[in-house]
This record gives sequence, structure tokens and C-alpha cells, in this order.
Amino acid sequence: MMAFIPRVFSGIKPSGDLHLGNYLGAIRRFVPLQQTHETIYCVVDMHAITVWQEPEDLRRWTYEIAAAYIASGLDPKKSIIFNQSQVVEHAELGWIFNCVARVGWMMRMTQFKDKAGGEGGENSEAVSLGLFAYPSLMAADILLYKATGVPVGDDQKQHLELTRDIAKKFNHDFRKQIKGLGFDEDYFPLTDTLVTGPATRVMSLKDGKKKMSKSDASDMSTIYMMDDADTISKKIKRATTDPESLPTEAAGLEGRAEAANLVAIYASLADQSVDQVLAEFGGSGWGKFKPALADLAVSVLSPIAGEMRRLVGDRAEMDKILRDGADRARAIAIPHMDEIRQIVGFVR
Ligand code: AQP
Repeated sequence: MMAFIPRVFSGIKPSGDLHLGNYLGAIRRFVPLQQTHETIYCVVDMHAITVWQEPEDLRRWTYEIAAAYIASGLDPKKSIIFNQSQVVEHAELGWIFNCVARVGWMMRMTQFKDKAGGEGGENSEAVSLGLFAYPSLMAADILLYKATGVPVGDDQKQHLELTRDIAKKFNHDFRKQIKGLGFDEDYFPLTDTLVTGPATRVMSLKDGKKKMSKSDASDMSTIYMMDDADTISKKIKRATTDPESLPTEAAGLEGRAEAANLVAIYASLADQSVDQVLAEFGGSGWGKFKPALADLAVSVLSPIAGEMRRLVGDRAEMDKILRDGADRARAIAIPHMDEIRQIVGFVR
């Protein structure tokens, strides 16, 4: 059997306004992969509804994320860009994986525990069943295309470990049927988690211990992709910092979460390493660094926001892009799903 082709899959859920963490941890890193891989980038609307979404907001955010992909440099002719619910095979494979994954695996997911409240998920009576099963749908998103790499932020590592566990168990449980179909290797690849760059976990601007997140209650802690230049500058200038000046080496950032966060954001926006940033700013105070960071952030984000606004204003064009992406995604998914049904023993 031929080796798996280098194919990348990733997605973002339309559950709020896109922020700098989504951009630096995910979208910005999606772009160069277009040169080396077959790339599939999804707006995972089925994941979004694991918590309540107003239907009108869900629709608006779906368009906004697709627009952000394109405005950030993804080429819809090269990359496959679509929203998850248009390719129903995601749901079908998600169900099969619900029957492969074990309840115990899901109970260990920290994101579920966080969202269901406390260590033991004390609020689990009140959250949706979908939220619990989220990681097996995520495994289906990736493995439906036999993707070999998934670029994500640091917070998604545990879910991707679970994707590997599901692939391993499926390959093991159905070994005989997989061989019977003519595959002498595994049916699903063991996916690599591509967590790279200086800003894999962008933190809140107000609390260096908290991840920047769509659902943060405080507006000042989060830079949104659609923020205007003044708002971006104001948020950076008011970001929490310590009284020390910047160190000359990365080691000097240890124990200084807020400082480390701002330097990592600068490095990522400038395509530099943390050491390069500190070579320039080491010894400087915040009065010099923050305005430089604000200027850099505005120069990168403002053109993207402008293009996003233009794209979301043209829904007919966006619908065309998403439909075309879904058609191309289906062309990969349908033959895989036919094989998977045969492997599992479904009569067609
Ligand atoms: N703060 C972050 N730093 C780096 N990467 C991040 N990502 C999210 N926050 C950061 C990455 O963005 C991609 C899409 O994330 P998602 O929308 O699927 O879910 P999430 O990680 O749960 O994002 P949020 O913003 O925190 O949403 P809510 O508040 O709704 O749960 C992923 O690659 C993620 O790693």
C-alpha cells in the first residue's frame, strides 16, 4: 500500500470573535503549509454547538472565520476551505469513533473538565453530551481525510493524543478487515501534532496565567482580529506587566509570565525568535517596547481586518468558496467513508 500523503487538517470553531491567539497559534501557521502539504482548513460549526450558540451568531462567525483564513493568506484554490456541517461524513465517522473511544479517555480531557467545572467536572449534569464527545468528532474531522499533520495551539495537544489513540484502537480492532480490503499497513495514520513557533499559547493581556480565549469576559484581555488600530494600541498599552525592564536573554523571562507573553507575541508577529526580539529590546523598559509592539500588531492585523470586512460583506462569494471547498472535501471523504463502512461491517 502506498504511504500516507502529507496532508494537513485543522479547524477553528465559530463560537466567538476571532482573537490574536487563534491567529498566532493557528491561522498564521496554516499559511506556509500550503507550500509543502495538501491543506484542508475547516470552520468547525458542529463543534461550536457543543455549547449554546445563537443561530445568527453561529452563521456570522462561520463567515468571519472563513474570511479570516483567506484574508490571512490562505488561497481557496489551493487550500480546501469549508464549514464542517456541509460534509455529513464528519458526523458519521464521529459516531463510529464514539463507539471506538472509551468513556474513561474522555473523562481525562482537561478541556472538558474546565468547561464542565472543576477537577471532576462537577457541572457535567448541565453540559451537553456533545461537549463530552467533542474529541471523538475532532478525531473524525482529521482522520476522515487521513491527515498526517494538524497545526494547532498548545491547548489542543491532549485532544490530538486522543486522536492517535482512536486511530490505534481502530487499526487494531479491525486489523483483519483492513487487511481484507487490501491494506497491508494501518488504515488510519498516526497524526503528528504541529505545535510550533514562539506563540503556541497566547495568554490574556490581563492575566499571564490565563489563556487568551474567545469566551473571556474581559474585553481588555483579548485582542480581536476585527479590533481597530486605536483599540489594539490601547489594549497593548494597558496590558499588565511587571516593573522590570526586558532581559537580554530568553532565560530572563522565566517567572515573568506577562512579559514572556508580550515578547512571544512580538516574535510571532515579526517572524523572529524570542532571542532576536530580546537582542533588540533587552534592557528597554515597557515605555519603549509596548508602542513598538502596538505598531507591529496594527501593521499586521489591520490589513487582515480590512480584507475580512470586505469578504464577509460578499456572502454570495463566500458561499461559493465554502460550497466549492465542501465539494473538494467530499471527494476525499466519500471514498474513505465507503471503505470504513466496509471495514466496520455496515451493509450498503
Ligand atoms: N490563546 C491561544 N494561543 C494559541 N493558540 C490558541 N488557540 C486558541 N486559543 C489560543 C488555537 O486556535 C485554534 C482554534 O481554537 P478553537 O476555536 O477550536 O478552540 P479553543 O482552543 O477552545 O479556542 P478559544 O478561543 O479558547 O475558544 P472558546 O473560548 O470558545 O473555548 C486551535 O488550534 C487552538 O489551539
